[in-house]
Amino acid sequence: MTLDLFEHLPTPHEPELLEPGAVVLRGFALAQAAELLQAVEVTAASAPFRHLITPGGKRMSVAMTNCGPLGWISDRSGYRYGPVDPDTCKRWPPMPAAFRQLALNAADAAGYPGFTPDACLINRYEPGTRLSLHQDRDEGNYDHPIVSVSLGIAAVFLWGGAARADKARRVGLRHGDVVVCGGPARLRFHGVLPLALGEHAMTGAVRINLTFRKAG
Ligand code: MD3
Ligand code: FE
Repeated sequence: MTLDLFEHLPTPHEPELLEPGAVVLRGFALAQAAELLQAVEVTAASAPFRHLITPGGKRMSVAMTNCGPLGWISDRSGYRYGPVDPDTCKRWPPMPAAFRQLALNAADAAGYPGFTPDACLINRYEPGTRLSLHQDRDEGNYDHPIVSVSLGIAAVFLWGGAARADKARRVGLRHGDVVVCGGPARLRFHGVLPLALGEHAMTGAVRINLTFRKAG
């Protein structure tokens, strides 16, 4: 028998359970980070980041774009997924193979095999950018998980409950971390605190978050 001095420490990719159905995979995307960020640049060259307007008329502080067959949009008439970028009147750029593969692998590691997203929402945060507590409920059904990949400067993620007023936990999300939310956790309220000043070697003063969804 070998003496394992580290048996009490989680292995690098051991899922950290937020609650049943929701896990954090620390550093899961680290090895692909450069390739993912390069693909974000390529995507944003054809579908530029923009600040969407909420149905209530407010400009979102997060800048967004999408890739894949469907993209998430918001305007005065509501929130929805659609195949066309309203800013360019073209289809959203294709989902890069590296995105698809990472989403599949992360969902698999979290216990959701065979995840084939048809939408990837790309969020860009700068210092001061926040995302208020919300549920993701514009997708066609809630049987599929959402896979989220954090890149660049760290953020404080808010993990709430089934109701908006439920007390939210704070969870630090760093470069390379992946969150997978599905099953009983799929409709949890969640958000992101205003991004602190920071600097990351690969992104500068920016945080990029990719969320993979099955929207159609
Ligand atoms: C929990 N994005 O794009 S990712 C979003 O960091 C969004 O940009 C945040 O919330 C961000 O909608 C958080 C983690 C996440 C994503 C989707 C979830 C957590 C989730 C869906 C259900 C429950
Ligand atoms: Fe969300």
